[in-house]
Amino acid sequence: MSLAKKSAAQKLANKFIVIEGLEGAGKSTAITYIANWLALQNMPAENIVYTREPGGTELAEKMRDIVKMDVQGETLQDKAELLLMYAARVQLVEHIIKPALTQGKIVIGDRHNYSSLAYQGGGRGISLPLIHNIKQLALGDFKADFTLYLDIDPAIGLSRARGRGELDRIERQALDFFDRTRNVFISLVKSDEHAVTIDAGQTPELVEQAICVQLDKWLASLA
Ligand code: T5A
Repeated sequence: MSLAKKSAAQKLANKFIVIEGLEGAGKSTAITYIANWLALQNMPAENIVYTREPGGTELAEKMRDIVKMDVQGETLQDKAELLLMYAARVQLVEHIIKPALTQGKIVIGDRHNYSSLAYQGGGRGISLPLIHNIKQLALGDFKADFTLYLDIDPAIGLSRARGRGELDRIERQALDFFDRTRNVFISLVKSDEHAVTIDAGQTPELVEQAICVQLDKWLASLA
């Protein structure tokens, strides 16, 4: 019996692609490259869902506001920050991401679980096994199908971020916070066969090219 070959759009149905990286790495910019690449694969625009974390639902956006805001006389505790990231993620995954994937859509996420391990684990110094346990409690085995990690020198990323406006509570951390965050990102990607690193210090044209090469390779690997 011969089976009809699946089209690219059919292979991409139900897939969750995530972009990760430090501030100013170019994640939002990269999402426009992915959108162009998906159009080349004849993926109908109505079948693509874009998310960002923390955020993406009404309640998750409120949690994002809390994470970003400064409150006079009260510090957001590191553990509270971590729990807010997961609370927002549960809302997004259960209300938006899982339903979209069930409907055969493709979801493009601006940040996901690696950000919590990198920022709250690496940056804040919370134990990674503990974060893994919280992740299991919050999301079970749910994970991205493919992760593109945009690697950038923190000083360059922050200067780009500064160019687009005032820095928020997390962005004002010292450089060594972002060095630790970056190190965790790098080690997570190294041990994940479904994740790749893109050199985000290159020109936008070269970053786009590198992203397309990796997406082509990944698509070719899909059944
Ligand atoms: N967080 C998040 C956690 O601590 N834990 C978690 O679990 C999660 C999910 C979210 C914050 O929350 C933290 C991390 C963050 O601090 P955010 O606003 O979603 O914040 O994320 P940011 O990283 O702050 O978003 P940015 O807009 O700063 O970064 P992007 O999206 O990576 O960068 P982008 O595309 O907006 O580009 C920034 C500037 O650089 C230019 C762009 O034109 C733009 O001006 N640029 C380039 N310039 C030169 N060369 C290139 N190749 C360029 N690519 C883009």
